[in-house]
Amino acid sequence: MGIFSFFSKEKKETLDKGLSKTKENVFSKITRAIAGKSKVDDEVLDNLEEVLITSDVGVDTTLKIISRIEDRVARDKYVTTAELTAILREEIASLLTENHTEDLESFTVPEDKKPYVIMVVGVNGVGKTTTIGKLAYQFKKAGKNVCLGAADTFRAAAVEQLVIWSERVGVPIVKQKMGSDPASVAFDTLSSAKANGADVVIIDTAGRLHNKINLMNELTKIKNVMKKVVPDAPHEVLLVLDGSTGQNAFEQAKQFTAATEVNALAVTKLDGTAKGGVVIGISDHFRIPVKYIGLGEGMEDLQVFNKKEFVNSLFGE
Ligand SMILES: Nc1nc2c(ncn2[C@@H]2O[C@H](COP(=O)(O)OP(=O)(O)O)[C@@H](O)[C@H]2O)c(=O)[nH]1
Ligand SMILES: [Mg+2]
Repeated sequence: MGIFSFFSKEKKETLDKGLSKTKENVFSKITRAIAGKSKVDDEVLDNLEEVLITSDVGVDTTLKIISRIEDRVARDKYVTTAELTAILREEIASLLTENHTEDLESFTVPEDKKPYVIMVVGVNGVGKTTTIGKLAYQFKKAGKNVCLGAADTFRAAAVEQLVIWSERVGVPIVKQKMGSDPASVAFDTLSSAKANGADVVIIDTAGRLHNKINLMNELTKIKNVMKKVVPDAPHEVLLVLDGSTGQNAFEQAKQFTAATEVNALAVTKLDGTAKGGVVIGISDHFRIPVKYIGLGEGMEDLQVFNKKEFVNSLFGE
């Protein structure tokens, strides 16, 4: 067995374990939805619709999935309920892969942008700082020089937490004292990264959403200051969403994408929820790729999102 199959086995185990609550929830609901039925009929489809909606897949995406299954049932005439999870898996996978964006193969950044600047945004508590630590770990493992910037200057604990991650992973961090100007921290971080030939810069930001205008102004200011050092920065604005909050994560994605230009999503805490179906809805709904998923609090518990692997893990292969 080659080294790659070893890693992908580990990866699959983490994914399966992380999604186990969602999986149990979905399977027990499907079992109830088809109880006493041998054939997929309107009643089974109604029940299935309810299963998907209560698993936080979201109404729009659920309706698309159901209509695909209806078409298939109409075409194949007689579909047994035993075949239903396989069909569900196939239809969801094809819905997601038809959609826009390619999945990442691994933790990489474009070689021609150096330093590649990632600005991480999202409301407090969703897992921004943790995701930054995990990303730093992965990029470092991939041979990249990583530099972190502690631009969430509103809470002392936020800076300290990022310092702890930088020590754990063994990457440099640029910070100032609490309360200082986040844009100034971003400026210092990019300057230092450039001077030191860093490959990747990851900037943490504060996530106060109670005033949308303020947030938008602040993120714009940070971006503009970055451009003074690296003209096309930030290359990536990564919005972090807490997957365990279900429809709330959807709402936050709507608000943030309206407030600033987001071009990548990370969905965290899938290990703590039975409603991981939210990733399917988010992946389908937003014209922005879900790049990363969080499956635990450890350094290794972040994966690049692969639509097929995700659906396979959820519904079995
Ligand atoms: N179980 C689990 N916990 C997570 C995950 N990501 C973050 N957390 C936890 O969520 C809490 C808030 O994370 P933090 O990074 O401080 O969020 P921030 O306020 O957005 O920076 C911490 O206790 C993290 O350990 C995840 O994927 N799974
Ligand atoms: Mg934080």
